[in-house]
Amino acid sequence: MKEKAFKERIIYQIYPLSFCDSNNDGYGDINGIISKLDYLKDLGIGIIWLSPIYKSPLKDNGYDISDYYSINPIFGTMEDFDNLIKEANKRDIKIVMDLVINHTSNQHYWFKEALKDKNSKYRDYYYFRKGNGKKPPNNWNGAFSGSCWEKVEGEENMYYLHLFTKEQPDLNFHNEEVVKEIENILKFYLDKGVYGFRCDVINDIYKTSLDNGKFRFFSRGKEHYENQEGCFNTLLRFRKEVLNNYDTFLVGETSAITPKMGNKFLSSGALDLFFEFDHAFCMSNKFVPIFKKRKFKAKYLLKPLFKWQEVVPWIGAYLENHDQLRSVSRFGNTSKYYKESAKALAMLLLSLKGTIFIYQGEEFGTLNYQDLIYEETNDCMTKEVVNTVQNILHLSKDKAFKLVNETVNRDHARAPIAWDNTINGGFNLGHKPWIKVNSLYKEGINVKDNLNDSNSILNFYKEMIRFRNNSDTLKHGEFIKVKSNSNLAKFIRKTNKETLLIVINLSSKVIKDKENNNIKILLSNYKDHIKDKLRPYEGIIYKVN
Ligand code: TEU
Repeated sequence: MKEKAFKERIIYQIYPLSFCDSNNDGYGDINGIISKLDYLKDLGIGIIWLSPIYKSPLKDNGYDISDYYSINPIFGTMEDFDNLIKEANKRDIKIVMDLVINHTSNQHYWFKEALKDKNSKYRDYYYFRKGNGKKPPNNWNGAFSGSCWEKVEGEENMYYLHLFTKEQPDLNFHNEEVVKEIENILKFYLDKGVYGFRCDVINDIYKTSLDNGKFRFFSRGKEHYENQEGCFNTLLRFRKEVLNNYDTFLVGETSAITPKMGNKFLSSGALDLFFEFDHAFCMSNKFVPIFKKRKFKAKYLLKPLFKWQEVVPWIGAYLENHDQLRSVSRFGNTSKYYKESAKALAMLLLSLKGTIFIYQGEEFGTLNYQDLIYEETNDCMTKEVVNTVQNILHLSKDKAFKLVNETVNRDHARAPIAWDNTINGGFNLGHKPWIKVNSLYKEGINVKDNLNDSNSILNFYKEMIRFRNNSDTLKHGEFIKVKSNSNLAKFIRKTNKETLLIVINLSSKVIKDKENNNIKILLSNYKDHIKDKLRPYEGIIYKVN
């Protein structure tokens, strides 16, 4: 039986602002994406997920939508978008959109009407509430720190709810009309030929109550909106009213998900797959992510990653996205074993169970910025968190920024993609990009130099992707963890036809690992092999007879 496309194909995430700027205005655009479709085809990916391209004032780079039915002019027009779907289809590539429905932009027509007229029907599209004496309606604070409530100008003691920035007011999913609006948006894009949706902060959309939350530094109040019954029901409603009529799928961005809830999302049919974040936050303090930047050890990453591989039948597997630091900078080696470690991470990612997500730039080992300063930062979250840290710890702006920049600054993932070693890394023809270029493009960290080097990270990605695309075992086999040295990722992928053993050294030490005589090497990131030993960041896929 042929599985659904999202279970067969690798998904590549594009952050459109930074992908390719075809008209040299400093912002990536749809025509830029079209110009790189052959590159993506050649890479071996079968689905593109586009971070938001809708009309937006870009306070949170598009995760603040002001019109779901139009394309932000900096990216192009609706015609360009239709053309993208057409051109992608020609190459058998499917397009997935980002669905941001927890909140809209404060520039959305609905919110503007709600502000303008207390009696407008749009008032109840959001959460407007009276303050509690001189205080906001409750004690919730947002994902980016600070209160979740903003005072409404010109109204006595009135506030509105926003889990993210104050420019992102939360929608009210108790309101039937809001649910219908979203169903119409889904239909609109599915009818255009969009294949599926990545659903932003989807397990937060339904606020069961607005009672005070338990004490927490971030996301106080979340017990009232995370993974609520109403969220499942809303998604099942979308399924029944719209999604069941199409060949489509939903992947949920589900922060703070538990195995029990993850399984419930899958078994109820509310989501087809989801992202967990335990491994993404494996290096940070649970309560205050900017603290305790511990030195990386393989087990920090592998423990949560493998736990999730074991407890759910399917998952969205990733090491990077537009909200995370670059994976080689976090989990790999940025000096002597740079290439080896990037390839080791590639092997790890592409051998996992579930749908694999590759984030733009990951495929050629893009690293974090080395020299970003506060004044050059764009990320709204970083700015809010720096502000909070300054206030609480009485640090200077630069000191606070240093802490935040090394742990959570999302800009590291958002630098323009380096296509070659010409000006601005070939992102465009020389116009100053919306965000600083990562200067490492001059040192070979760009697509063209990678393509020209048979031993490059990019060429290893291609090999590994090809291997996975042709391997039913990697795509559909069981995942079984193998006990081993804590610096090794050692696991089996298995169907009733074939067993593969994957062993990857995620350290710069040489590690002894006794091999069985019954195994044959299928793929490796080193050219040769030393029996019973794994060199720094050496990874091997064996076939077990
Ligand atoms: O991210 C949600 C989310 O959980 C983030 O706040 C995350 O904790 C943070 O980025 C730290 O890495 C989604 C989008 O992916 C993000 O870009 C948006 O800013 C956010 O929702 C609001 O829409």
